[in-house]
Amino acid sequence: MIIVIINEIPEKNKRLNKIALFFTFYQLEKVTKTLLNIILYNVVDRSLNKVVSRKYDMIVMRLKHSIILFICSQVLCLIATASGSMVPERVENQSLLGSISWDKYHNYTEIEEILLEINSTYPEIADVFSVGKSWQNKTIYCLRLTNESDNYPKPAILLVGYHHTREPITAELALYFSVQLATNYGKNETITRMLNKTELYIIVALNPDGFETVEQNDWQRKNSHPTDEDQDGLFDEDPPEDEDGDGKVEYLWDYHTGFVRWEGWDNDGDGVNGEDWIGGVDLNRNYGYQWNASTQSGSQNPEDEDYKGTAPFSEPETRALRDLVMQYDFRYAVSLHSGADVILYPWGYTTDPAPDHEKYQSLAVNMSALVNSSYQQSGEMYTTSGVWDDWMYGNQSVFAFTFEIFRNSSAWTYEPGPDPYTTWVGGVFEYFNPLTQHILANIQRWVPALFYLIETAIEEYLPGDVNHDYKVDIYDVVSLTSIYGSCVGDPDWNPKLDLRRDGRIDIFDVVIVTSNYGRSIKA
Ligand SMILES: [Ca+2]
Ligand SMILES: [Ca+2]
Ligand SMILES: [Ca+2]
Ligand SMILES: [Ca+2]
Ligand SMILES: [Zn+2]
Repeated sequence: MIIVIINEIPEKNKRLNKIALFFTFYQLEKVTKTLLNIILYNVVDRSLNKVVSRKYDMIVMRLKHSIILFICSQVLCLIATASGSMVPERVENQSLLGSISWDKYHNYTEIEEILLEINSTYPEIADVFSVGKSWQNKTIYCLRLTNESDNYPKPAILLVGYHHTREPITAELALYFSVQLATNYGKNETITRMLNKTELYIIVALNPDGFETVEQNDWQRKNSHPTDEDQDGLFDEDPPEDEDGDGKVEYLWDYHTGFVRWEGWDNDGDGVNGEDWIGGVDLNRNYGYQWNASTQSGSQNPEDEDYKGTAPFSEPETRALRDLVMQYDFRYAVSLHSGADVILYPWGYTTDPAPDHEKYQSLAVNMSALVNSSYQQSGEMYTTSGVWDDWMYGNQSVFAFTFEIFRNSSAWTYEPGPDPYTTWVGGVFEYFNPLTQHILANIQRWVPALFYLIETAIEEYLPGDVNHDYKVDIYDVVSLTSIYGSCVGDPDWNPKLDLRRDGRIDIFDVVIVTSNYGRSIKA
């Protein structure tokens, strides 16, 4: 008898973990009188799903709360002996995923839990893996959804939520979309087709530190990179505080002289209030395409909200995204933001049109019609350096859109200040995020646009068209054969050409190109 344990216990509880394991197996062996083979998997291990679902057919137990498991282990043993197998976990998980409330903002622990539930409940279509760590050492997860039993090449599509700390609604949309796709595979015809025909990669939250940071200060936009904004040698020593205890941080505005101060105290006694917050770098000015362009937004000053960092990809969060994107041959990608209601596309760094401007525009027209938003070339709104979409498109040849999914212009609040002509200004969270009772309607609104892009990717996809020109011809063959025999780790290795995903450019990849040779698609 082989038992696989999925380990979800944090590192710090390792000792507890071992004790629980020992007693569990001691008792199991006693009851079943069989010598047990024990395999312990970490839950973020990418190979977990495949191992569990294909290599063996076995009992899966979850080691999540060691104490409870310890107490329950005797009961579990009895069930195991009586029925010959344990209660399958899938039954309880389905109800858990079905009972998520979409009238609240989830914290990162909850998001993590939901992703891992998807991972363990739907091993045939879901794969959750780590793509990196944040400044506060939190795991950045990517969820891949696809019918894993069909490994013929499919178009890869990326959805990324939550770059900016004060925009948690974007994580809600990415999370909701993930849950809907996973739980409706095999039930809903459209979703089933999509997961059969594409590989969807979803990063629900690229900036996992933000969820706690925004609790303290809902103005925070940048990541949580400790930064000495006022350059006095101390880090994050003077954040703003909720002085009057109304649950939000406001700033004092004078109608004659302008900005006066942030709410809160002058913690470091330098005469300025709230001048050194936690973090950070504007993650959406930190990408390595036109990072240094002279634009309206993208600052070299650490005090600014749109501080671009010391170098392209100086941040672990942007590096995590970069490294993922360089592994897969993405065709389309969407990044979620809030603070406007518009679909944006490259270029951001200039008002000049992108080479694929017409195609971008026609896709944006159709998507915006579906969700009733406006659309625009990003740089036409204001020019920006080092933005995600420009790097995705300019450096990685991926059609990349930014969905600005929500803005409430009437959210600002004004309360009387200490003097006439002064007022406390608040309401920033409500400007960027809907009230909790309106979350669901606001995220459901954007699903048709995401579906549209996925359908487009399916229609346009030509297996073997490795250079993305919508025809399979001699150039594709040459791309592949020029690195024939190359393996992971070789200097000429290019994972995007490894159509079979087996870590080697070999005859199987070439066959995919040659068997589609001469085909073309009007896109
Ligand atoms: Ca400082
Ligand atoms: Ca306040
Ligand atoms: Ca100060
Ligand atoms: Ca081609
Ligand atoms: Zn944003």
